[in-house]
Amino acid sequence: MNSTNLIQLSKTVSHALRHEPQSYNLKLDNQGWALLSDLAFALNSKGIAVDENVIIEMVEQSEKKRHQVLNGKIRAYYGHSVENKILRYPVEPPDFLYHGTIQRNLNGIIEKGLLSMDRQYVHLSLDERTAEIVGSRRNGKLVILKVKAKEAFFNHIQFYKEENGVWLSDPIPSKYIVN
Ligand code: HQG
Repeated sequence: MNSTNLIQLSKTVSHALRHEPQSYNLKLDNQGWALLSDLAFALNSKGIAVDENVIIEMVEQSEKKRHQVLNGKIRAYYGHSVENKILRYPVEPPDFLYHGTIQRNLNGIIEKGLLSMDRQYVHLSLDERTAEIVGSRRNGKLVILKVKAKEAFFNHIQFYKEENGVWLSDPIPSKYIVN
């Protein structure tokens, strides 16, 4: 499959595993896993002619690690908006994590803190460069926020580590954002 089609496939798979498994007749377990064979079947039913190997190729070729394949199952690492919260194990974060956003969101963030919005968790980045890439997905003036993650953690805010410098967290009050 060519790279444009692999990117489109990645987006469709993310849609299925993060947001709307029911429209693909998939049932996620509490860690977000679905059967790879069920996903391949669902995609084919929607006219996307792929077998399990093509899905695996997409996961392996992807620049950013978005999906994990293991023992005939597949899951999205992060980004979920499905109703049932994905079970995660909290870990102690580094002193600081970063969040890339745009100027337009700043007042809301200062007022209400960093919220998960449509997703299950707030998404943070291990370094500023990654946060820049996240923030640059949107149109507007890029803003990189520095979060006092360790301090928040010691004040009972949970953090979760994913692949590729992606960190997730519970909502973060604005007092933990460095001025
Ligand atoms: C903003 C992509 C107003 C927040 C990325 C962000 C990431 C507030 C937006 C992953 C707010 C939510 C997640 C508040 C937060 N008031 N705005 N109180 N609190 N916001 O997409 O972090 O390529 O849900 O700043 O690369 O942008 O899809 O989160 O702008 O890793 O794999 O509300 O998705 O990964 O947007 O991105 P999102 P995000 P993939």
